[in-house]
Amino acid sequence: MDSATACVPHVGGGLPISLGAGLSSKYLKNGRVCISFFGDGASNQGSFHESLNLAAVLDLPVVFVCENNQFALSTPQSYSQRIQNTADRAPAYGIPGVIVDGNNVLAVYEAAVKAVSRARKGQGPTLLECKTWRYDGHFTGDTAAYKDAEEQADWLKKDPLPRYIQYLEDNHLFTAEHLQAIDARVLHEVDEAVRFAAASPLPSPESVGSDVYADMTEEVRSR
Ligand SMILES: Cc1ncc(C[n+]2csc(CCOP(=O)(O)OP(=O)(O)O)c2C)c(N)n1
Ligand SMILES: [Mg+2]
Repeated sequence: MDSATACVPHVGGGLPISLGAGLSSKYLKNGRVCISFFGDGASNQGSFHESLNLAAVLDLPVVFVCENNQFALSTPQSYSQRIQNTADRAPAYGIPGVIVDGNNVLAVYEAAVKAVSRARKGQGPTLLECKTWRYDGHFTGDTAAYKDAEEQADWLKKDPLPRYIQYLEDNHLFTAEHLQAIDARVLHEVDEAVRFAAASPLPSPESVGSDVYADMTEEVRSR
């Protein structure tokens, strides 16, 4: 099944757009489910509430995934919400609100599979809250002095990548050599991508509008 990714720079801006994708899947009956990612900060935007409500009313195949890293820029979630769990907002829209350890790869996978299969059966959206932590600052140069050093140290012990690697090794699903080979392959792929980008010519100024309003302008032109 093909997939598409949209990244929206307006905090909370992606949520209403995901409803369009969900509505199209429902209308076309193509079995596709839209996964809508956003942060704890975005869940305070009006667009979050409108989107969950309409998706619920229309039983849209959308999974709303709140990556709760506990900060919106420098604002802690505890400062911007009177509730501890963003998922607690789900019952207000009559949909399931599921909380999962966002640093546990398998727990996230299992919760996501349930939410996707529910959506695919026409039973509507789920709000999945993945509890996690932002390890770095929000931007280059952000020293993140507003973070508690002890909390940071505790969360570092729960880093999802080493945790999952440990799981794979403990269960003899992968050997250290397998993992090293994957690392080497990925590094090579990234190096190749950087080399390709650096060697490619710059785009022409005339192409600035390409793939931005292309469909719309074509349609308008043909009128
Ligand atoms: C509508 C809007 N308001 C403000 C900003 C500036 N801004 C960029 S990221 C950010 C914080 C977002 O926090 P959260 O939703 O928790 O996402 P995170 O970056 O933690 O994943 C803000 C306020 C923006 N991009 N869009
Ligand atoms: Mg956040």
